[in-house]
Amino acid sequence: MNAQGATGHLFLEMNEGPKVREALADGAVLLRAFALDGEAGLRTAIERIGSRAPFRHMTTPGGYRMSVAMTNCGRFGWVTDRRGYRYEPMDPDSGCPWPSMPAVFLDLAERAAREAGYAGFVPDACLINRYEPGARLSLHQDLNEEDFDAPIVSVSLGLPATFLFGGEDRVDRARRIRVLHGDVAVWGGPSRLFFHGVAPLKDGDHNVMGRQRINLTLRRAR
Ligand code: MD6
Ligand code: FE
Repeated sequence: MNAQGATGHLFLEMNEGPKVREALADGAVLLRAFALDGEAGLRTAIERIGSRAPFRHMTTPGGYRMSVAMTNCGRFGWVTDRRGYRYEPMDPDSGCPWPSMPAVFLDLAERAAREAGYAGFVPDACLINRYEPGARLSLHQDLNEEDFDAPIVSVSLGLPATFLFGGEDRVDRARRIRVLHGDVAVWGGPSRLFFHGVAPLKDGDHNVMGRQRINLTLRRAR
């Protein structure tokens, strides 16, 4: 059976059955349904983080309000405002350190990275993105980390989304990849700096997450 048949992605847009790996590019791999075991623990942890460091719509350096709402956990959090994009040890809204990285995030990130060929991944930052219907993320590169040797582990939860995956130049044609609840992308090596984004989220009602998509991106910031 092929990958889509085995997991029902094509027809049901639900994750079930065996784990399947898809190459996205040299160094980037999509681990279908890798986070399904233990996803309830991830949701509990996200709720705790959101109660201490609420999701907020940050402002780009150019002055635009982002449609994606964000928060962070771990030693460093990714922020943007009129002064630029950067990692900060404190939540600028509260002046307090970001909530600690839950053990279930660390464990998932380490296992997914190892599965993708990046053993020994220890993230110190997790950006949590919340998409409501219509929210999108325009094509960008992840450039604010100090060490591009570490991969990024990206976990999709909730409504299906279309991940846009381009190349090393902004104008490179982007592939469109459907990402579903429980899918994990691991991204590093030769494709670490490739352009990518998320198409406007289609409305829907996910059985455990409701009308939203949440994405965790676990990084090594410093
Ligand atoms: C998202 N993800 O999926 C946004 N960046 O909501 C990212 O921007 C991203 O998924 C680097 C590596 C993997 C990602
Ligand atoms: Fe990114």
